[in-house]
Amino acid sequence: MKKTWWKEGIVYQIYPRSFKDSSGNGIGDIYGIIEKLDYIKSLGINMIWICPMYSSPNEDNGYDISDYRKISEEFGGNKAFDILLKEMHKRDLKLIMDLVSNHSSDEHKWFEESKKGEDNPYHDYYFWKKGKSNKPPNNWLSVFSGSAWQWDSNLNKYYLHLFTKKQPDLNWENPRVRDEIYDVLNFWLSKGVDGFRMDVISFVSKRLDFPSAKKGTSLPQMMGNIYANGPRIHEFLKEMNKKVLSKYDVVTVGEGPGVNLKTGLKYVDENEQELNMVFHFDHLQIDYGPEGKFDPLPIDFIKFKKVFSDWDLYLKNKGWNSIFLGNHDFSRIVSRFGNDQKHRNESAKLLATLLMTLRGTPYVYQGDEIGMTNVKYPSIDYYDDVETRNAWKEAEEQNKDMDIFLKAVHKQSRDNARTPLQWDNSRNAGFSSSKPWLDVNKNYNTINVELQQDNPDSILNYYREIIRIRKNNSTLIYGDFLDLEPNNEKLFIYKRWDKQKTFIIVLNFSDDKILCDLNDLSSMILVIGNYKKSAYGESMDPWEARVYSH
Ligand code: TEU
Repeated sequence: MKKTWWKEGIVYQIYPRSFKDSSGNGIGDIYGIIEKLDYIKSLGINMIWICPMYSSPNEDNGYDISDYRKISEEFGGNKAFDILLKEMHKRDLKLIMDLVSNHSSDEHKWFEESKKGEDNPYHDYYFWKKGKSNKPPNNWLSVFSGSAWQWDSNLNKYYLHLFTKKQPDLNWENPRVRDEIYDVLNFWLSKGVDGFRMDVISFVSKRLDFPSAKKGTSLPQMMGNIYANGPRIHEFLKEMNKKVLSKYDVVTVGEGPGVNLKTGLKYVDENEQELNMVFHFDHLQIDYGPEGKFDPLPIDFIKFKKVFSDWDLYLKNKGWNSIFLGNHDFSRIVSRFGNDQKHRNESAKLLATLLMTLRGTPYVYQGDEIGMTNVKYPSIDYYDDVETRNAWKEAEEQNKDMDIFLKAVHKQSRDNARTPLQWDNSRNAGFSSSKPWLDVNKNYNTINVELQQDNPDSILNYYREIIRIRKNNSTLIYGDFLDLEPNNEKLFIYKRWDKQKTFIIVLNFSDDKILCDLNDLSSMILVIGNYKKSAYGESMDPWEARVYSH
């Protein structure tokens, strides 16, 4: 495998609304990020992906862009952005922008023109279609509830929106649209940004016969079988690479809902010259029930482990993986894959160990480095997220049991990951001097950066240490991977090795103490562990993590 900086680095993901408010309006902003760059740097991070900061009516918190060249004034505008980039580069931190090109905001000039009439030069920037006898053109569902088609009574046509109706899908079939997007990329690249995370890039090539899904098809199935991996996707990505990306030394990661073990490689195969990495969701949709995200099932641990093994094998020697356990769209990793009560400390450290010892570039989502947890707001009124609110409305219309649904919201809502970062135990968790846009998690008195900063046993300092170990051992970056006990129902035991070194990683993903014979490892040294105890004990404590090497 070719060795490069973005394979060797570690990404920190910022959700800017919730990171740090410097202006005192309750909304995180760019000067807030600048204030905390040294903190991020202290983790050993070298790339920062920041979720969209462009002008936006914020129907979907920035994932609905109304001007691709303007940074939202709320966040500090373009001037603040230029300072941020300079301050980051001063510290050797690379900036990854979020490019949302599958759709724009309906308040973008392109859409406002597009809906004026069929003769308008922007009309074909979006997908307009006649319905079928007063019904939408097909049965496609919006990812955020309801039909994916919105009626426009002026044009007497529907337009396509795979997300909210304020996020009309851009028509990549139109070469002018693609050139607009490439211009946007060039605009930011010429400022010196170091890469892009590309929002739902797997959806940009549409199936132009707009086939209805078979009756009973669930949303995740529709996403995978109909929206994703359309007929021209690879042609488009190759064009984007050739015309723009190949001219810069930048990193790209495509968000790939619906990308799987059959379709993923082509996006990242180094011979194909498309993207550097994708985010697939095989492990994050693992608990989706028949009705999707808000119908959660218990996590099948054997399956969970298999996702990592399968993807490692699938991409091995051909393309590069991205390693992440959560982001701004999913609940907190310690609440979802760990134990956020009795074993929060140990399990958060165990998850950090997993992130930093797999092959692929690791992504740390803000707040996970201190073990922030899910939030349980008492009612739907406290929630902001459009996905959650729309799903709630739909559940009410379907007469679902709303007590059960609230429990599902507690478990799965995207707002779990969007509560303000907990900096200290002052008012509003030190995030803002006024009421935050989304309520802080009540546990900020016990879970915050300040408390962990100088505590050698903290989750935060464990992250610093495990990141240091990762960066100093190219075996952990490029070395081979093998799951040694794929059928073990509680332990994840795997090997990473190359010609120089071998690592064995043992992770107890359970609340139980497990007797196990690790005597074979007695010739190895314990590089790091999340319990203070002897290296070769015959049992693994709850959520214990150990990394051995020789
Ligand atoms: O997410 C795309 C996506 O598929 C998600 O909608 C995902 O299925 C869902 O959030 C899981 O609950 C991206 C962004 O990451 C997300 O924040 C945006 O809302 C979405 O695109 C639309 O731009």
